[in-house]
Amino acid sequence: MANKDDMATVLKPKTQTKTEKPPLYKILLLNDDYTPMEFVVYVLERFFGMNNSKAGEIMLAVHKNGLAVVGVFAFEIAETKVAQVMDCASQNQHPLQCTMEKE
Ligand code: TYC
Repeated sequence: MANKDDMATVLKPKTQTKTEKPPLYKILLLNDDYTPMEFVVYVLERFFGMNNSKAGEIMLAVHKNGLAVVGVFAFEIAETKVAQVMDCASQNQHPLQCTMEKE
């Protein structure tokens, strides 16, 4: 009969602290031929907290390059902002497009 010294010692693996950062999402604003520049500037001020000068600069970058990243956020914040921009654009009958993409 085995006494306690014969028994295998089972070591518990050390628990590792897992600190995974939540993924981030880029919000992209896309150019089109019809949305007025002033409306895009307004959207960037209203939903992305940009001042008029920064908003004008980003709007021109989109106009010139076809698209630009307008911010980087956690999933739910990005999702909300994209929906707000798309709703605001369609309410004003502008074809402005905004999407998000995992970083
Ligand atoms: N290209 C548009 C125009 O000339 C302006 C514009 C800029 C539209 C940025 C969309 O995301 C955009 N009126």
